Amino acid sequence: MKEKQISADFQVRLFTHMILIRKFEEKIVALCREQYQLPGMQILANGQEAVATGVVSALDSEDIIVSNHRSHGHLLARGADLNSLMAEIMAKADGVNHGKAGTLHLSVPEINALMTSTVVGAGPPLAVGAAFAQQYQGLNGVTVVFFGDGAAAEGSVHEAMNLSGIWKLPILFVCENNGWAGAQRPEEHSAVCQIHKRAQGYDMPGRSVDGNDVEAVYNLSLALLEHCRSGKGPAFMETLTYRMRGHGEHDHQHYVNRQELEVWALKCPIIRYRQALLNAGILDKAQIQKIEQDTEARVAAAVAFADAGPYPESDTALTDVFVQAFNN
Ligand SMILES: Cc1ncc(C[n+]2csc(CCOP(=O)(O)OP(=O)(O)O)c2C)c(N)n1
Ligand SMILES: [Mg+2]
Repeated sequence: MKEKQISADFQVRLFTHMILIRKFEEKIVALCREQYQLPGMQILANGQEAVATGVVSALDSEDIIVSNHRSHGHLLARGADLNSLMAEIMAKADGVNHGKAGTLHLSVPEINALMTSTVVGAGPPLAVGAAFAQQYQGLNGVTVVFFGDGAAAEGSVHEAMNLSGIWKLPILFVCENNGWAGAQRPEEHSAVCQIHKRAQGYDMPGRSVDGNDVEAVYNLSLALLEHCRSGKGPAFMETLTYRMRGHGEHDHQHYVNRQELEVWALKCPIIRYRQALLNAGILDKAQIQKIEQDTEARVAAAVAFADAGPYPESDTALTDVFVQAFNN
């Protein structure tokens, strides 16, 4: 649960969430190298753990998240069940979507994770719909939509920002500017590289933050969510971070400058926070090691669970595909 003043316990939770995301995805990297373990493309957020953790830790339970192709961190921070998330990534029947979504089109309603989509720019218009429902039904919730710097150049994102500005919808737009859209730099796809500046054009506050500083992300999220919750309409947060791996696990980053990678490796959100917690005496090295080992054990258990489960039967191919939304 969120806290206005960050306590030591809360700091340990933020750290533990980031470790979980990192270890979960490191396991996916390992599984990618074992034939037949993972179908499809694996798109990971190594280096971006502070964004998912900082934003999601500032949410209330009724808030909704909408995510993109780089979604595991958002879902894990929100409390997705490790076993069924891993099973879904392995396309197993015990997965959150019974093996029909895979890693790229997940939906986890029990944690209010409406959907993730690999269609770049698809999330924001759907978030407009979710936030419109929240407003129309007089609910307190806010919809948070995560998307990348590349997606920010899509027309659908501009339209979503415009409509939510007109209707004063409770949406927090979270642009994870990780320096890359596939193999393109922001300068190649964006006329204005400080993406948060676009917020002004849609009558909403726009701020940027060090996306590798989990507490800074958390504090700015709290402030902007408060704005959205109070009926003043949407807000926009640009988190400045870096994509440490290739676009997906198939991409060996031959186009990336090695020195740039080294510079960003030193800014790793986990290394930085680990050092801050050690310096403040909140955790010692043995406690950190225990968190890491416990997390590795949880991830290993999730892999074992997923591995043991069956693939979906072919006669279930058309079940759970459409939702019966109305009774008439
Ligand atoms: C509409 C659409 N166009 C192109 C693609 C191919 N594609 C997948 S991810 C991606 C880059 C997205 O970059 P960004 O929004 O910055 O997110 P990041 O991958 O950096 O997290 C592209 C071009 C797609 N999936 N959907
Ligand atoms: Mg990007």
